[in-house]
Amino acid sequence: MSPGVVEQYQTKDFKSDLKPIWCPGCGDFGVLQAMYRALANIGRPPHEIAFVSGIGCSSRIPGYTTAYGFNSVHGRALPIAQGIKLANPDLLVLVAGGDGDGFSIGGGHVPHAIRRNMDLTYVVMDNQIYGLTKGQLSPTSPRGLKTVTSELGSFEEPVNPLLYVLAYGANFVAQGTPADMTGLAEVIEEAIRFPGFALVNVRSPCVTYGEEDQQIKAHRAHMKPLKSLGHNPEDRLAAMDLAQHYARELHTGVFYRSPSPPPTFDALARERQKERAGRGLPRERILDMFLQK
Ligand SMILES: Cc1ncc(C[n+]2csc(CCOP(=O)(O)OP(=O)(O)O)c2C)c(N)n1
Ligand code: SF4
Repeated sequence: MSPGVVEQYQTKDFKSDLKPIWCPGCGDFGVLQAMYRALANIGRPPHEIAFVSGIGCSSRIPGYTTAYGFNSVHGRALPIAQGIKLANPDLLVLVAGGDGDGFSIGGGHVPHAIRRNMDLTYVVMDNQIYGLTKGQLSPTSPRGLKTVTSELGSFEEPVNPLLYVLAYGANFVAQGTPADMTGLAEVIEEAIRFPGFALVNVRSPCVTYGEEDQQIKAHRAHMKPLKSLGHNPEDRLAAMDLAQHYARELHTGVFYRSPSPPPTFDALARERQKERAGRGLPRERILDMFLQK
């Protein structure tokens, strides 16, 4: 519980009646628990929250919460979430999905969501594999990984999601693992509280198709909390320096948090809307705000 926040909600208030159908032991169970904890601490009621996902095992997550949920189209969670936020800026909008969803088919949306800078929290469950479709290579799969689609091992370098979003200018970037539930819930809560686009990359193990060294036990043994390294999260270049080691190291915590977050797109849009209303202009459709006449 953050200081000054009245304890109004408990984790059970965010838990839907739907029983998760993930494989027993899947890391996404831990991400869901961390999400419940973070939301209980945030203290907003479920009807003020919209949870948008793409398609994948991880994208099932909105259905397991009592928030409004939109299990959308593979790779398209970000544009849909931005539309929801623009239409109703008062909603707390969360976005979730897998590494395939976010960095492969949906990869083109990430830089634009970052530069548009809406107040969204994007949680990627990065298991370095396509789980739902039975274990093919994903964009973050390590070089040499043998899967059903790469019998000789992957020939490609993995995408580095941390470096990629930092280089595109994301103002809040963190990483977590369900091997450290407290740390994971904390970074998700911090991302939600951050005013602007915030990304949490969660190394969420796929127990069915993932590698041995990407499982909870290995995470516990190897994770390196950034706090223990004395990292300054307000230093983007230092964050990028650490992020370079994504494929070899498991750094957890906040890589970068802008000390002076710029105004969000949704806040600017709201101001513009008020200005128009003040000039006595009609406000029938939200898209009117963007008509240049
Ligand atoms: C347009 C489109 N292309 C491909 C698919 C098939 N598909 C569904 S989920 C998925 C990848 C899932 O991997 P990821 O996003 O990493 O999520 P995970 O299942 O590992 O959580 C693919 C290729 C689809 N549903 N829609
Ligand atoms: S296939 Fe992997 S990612 Fe999907 S539910 Fe099973 S363990 Fe989780």
